[in-house]
Amino acid sequence: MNNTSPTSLLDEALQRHLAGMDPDAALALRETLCAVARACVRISDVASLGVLADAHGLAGASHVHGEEQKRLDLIADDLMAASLEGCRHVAAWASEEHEQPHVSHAHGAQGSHLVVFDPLDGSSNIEANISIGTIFSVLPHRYRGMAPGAADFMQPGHQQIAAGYVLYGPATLMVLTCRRGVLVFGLDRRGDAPQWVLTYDNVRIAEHTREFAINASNQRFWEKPIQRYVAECVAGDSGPRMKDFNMRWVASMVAEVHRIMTRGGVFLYPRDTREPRKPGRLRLMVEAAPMALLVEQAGGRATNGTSELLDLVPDTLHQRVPVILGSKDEIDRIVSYHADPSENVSWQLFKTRSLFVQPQA
Ligand code: AFP
Repeated sequence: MNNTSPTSLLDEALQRHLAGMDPDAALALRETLCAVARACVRISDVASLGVLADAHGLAGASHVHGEEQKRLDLIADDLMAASLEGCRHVAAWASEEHEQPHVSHAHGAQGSHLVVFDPLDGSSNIEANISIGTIFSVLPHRYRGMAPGAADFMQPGHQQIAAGYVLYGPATLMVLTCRRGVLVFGLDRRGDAPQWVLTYDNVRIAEHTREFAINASNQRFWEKPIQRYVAECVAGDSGPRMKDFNMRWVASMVAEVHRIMTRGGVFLYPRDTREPRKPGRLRLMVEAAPMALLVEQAGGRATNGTSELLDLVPDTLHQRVPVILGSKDEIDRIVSYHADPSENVSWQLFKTRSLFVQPQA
């Protein structure tokens, strides 16, 4: 790779980081991750230009989840696909934007990786110029010699070789794990060509926190353990937690997880009864599993309330699951509430506190 490639410093850092790994496997992983990183530089370019690059507004189509696609969703999806098609180690990829995986024309049988991604997470924030991101996951292509199909992607999160996200915020950052801790790269645009520069090499999530993130407008649909947890946080120093909490909600999972990486906290998109056929809002393969691997590699914990997210085996590419992740002590507490949803300790005790007041019967 030459110095004008935006991934030359990234590749050098990965070479050091992956020392001791099987050389062929390490080279393949570096090349796959650099292909993802190159696409994300282009996505960052377009995202930062926004309306100037004609990247705002609806695309006029819906994806497999029935949600309207934004122009930037599709631009980001195309950029990822073009970059992955050019990588000899990527056998196939699956995107949040498409019902079925795409098999690489040139490398479908021989590539050693399957890549799963959400090209543009937080689409509702695009026009508001609020942070958005790309989430990605690298899985092994287990049956080399055969072009993979959708069934080959149905691997639990603990099989991921690598996972990460790119956050397009005031700075563009890539947060990455190859199962050896969590690295952060900043996109440095001060030279002739942009470069991914390593800025942190061992991110750890604070074990204790006083901050939580949840879409409170769904409160009436939450199950009791979540009602209890949030009510206790809102009760603050006058409740059983005996300390005040702060609440945040960006509606871009990348931004929420990055805040947790930097100062701890809890992110919850729990099971709810809003749409009984959908037990959760977030997608297992493109959101929950990659974020779970990152959080666990940084010392945090990720669960659906009763099972570790990394243990869930997908039924379908676009399966949705409840997601609760972040600082370990808090997640342990929430899991214990799910295991023992006590009838005596009721969130209703705190119903006089404003945000979560329950309607009177
Ligand atoms: P989009 O990528 O479709 O905007 O979804 C983003 C997301 O999956 C996740 O990033 C947010 O945490 C969550 O949706 C926000 O959901 P609400 O719209 O319920 O706030």
